[in-house]
Amino acid sequence: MIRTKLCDLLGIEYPVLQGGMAWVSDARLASAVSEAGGLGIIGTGHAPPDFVRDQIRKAKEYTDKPFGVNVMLLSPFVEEVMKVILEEGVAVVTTGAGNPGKYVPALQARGTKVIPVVPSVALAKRLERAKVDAVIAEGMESGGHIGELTTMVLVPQVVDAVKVPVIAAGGIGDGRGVAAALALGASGVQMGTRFVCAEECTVHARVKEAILKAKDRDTVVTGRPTGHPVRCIKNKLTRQFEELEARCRPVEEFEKLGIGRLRAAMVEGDTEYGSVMAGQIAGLVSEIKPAKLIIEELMAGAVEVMRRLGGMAGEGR
Ligand code: TUI
Repeated sequence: MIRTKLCDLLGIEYPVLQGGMAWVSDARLASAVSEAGGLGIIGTGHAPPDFVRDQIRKAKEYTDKPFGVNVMLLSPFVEEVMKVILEEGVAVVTTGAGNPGKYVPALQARGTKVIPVVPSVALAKRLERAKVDAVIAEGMESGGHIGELTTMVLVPQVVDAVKVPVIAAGGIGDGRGVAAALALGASGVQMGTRFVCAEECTVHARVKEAILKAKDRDTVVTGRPTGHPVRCIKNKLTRQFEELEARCRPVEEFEKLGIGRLRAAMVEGDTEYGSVMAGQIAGLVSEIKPAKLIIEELMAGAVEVMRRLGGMAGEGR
């Protein structure tokens, strides 16, 4: 059993968040993770406000436990989505791809904990001043939109820079990763890719297969010239993006090529020309399991590693 201050802050049993993933983590997956004692998070991406309201209401039907909603701050609907969240009331809001500072007071006044993803120490400090409840330090091992630093270097630097709890994300998929994150000073972990292969995840089966099949070097980062680099499993689409990059094509061509590609992969199962966002840890994911079993094995694995490491320290070598 591993409890941290994050468990008390969020009212959860295990310090494990399921990353909010657009077109992937719906009310089904989020509620399954929350029922299993972690914090499930509904991914909203560019979804319109009515979709978000519907998902929040479904999750409330499926579980009485706390769950979260991830708001992608580049969404054209961000203001309306925040309004829906304030109307419906959710336990936690995580944010990605920007600075959520201006939304913090209203969300907290409604009883919602605000936990932004930060790709740097500077943003972590700025958001601590804006009174966020915790931060997610996400390394570039992650899938989807990423920053520049790895989890290994980002987490300890953020831990040293802020007093709020730090959640480590990026490259974590089993108990060893959890123990490593705690060793770096994190109070918990967030995992996305591992939960895509949860039984309850409603993503297209071909996406789960692509992750199960992926090896260590099977993801690639594209879209750097747009200012929004994205990590995906290599396929025909990522090669088209690489060609645009090699030919120094303008940003508009990248944007045009990307339109609708995430939905095409995650919903329609187009793993050739769709955007199969996944982290580098995909190479470690080898089985589809219920969320509850993923979390139980994760925590048991972490406890075992921590015992082994504790024993090494005791030997006095
Ligand atoms: O947000 C993510 N991952 C995502 S979002 C997504 S959908 C998408 N749609 C269009 C363009 C790009 C992506 C797929 N995956 N992770 C959290 C994350 N946030 N990673 C990096 C950041 C980030 C980057 C810059 C957070 C804050 C930030 O701040 C800039 C500033 O305003 O200082």
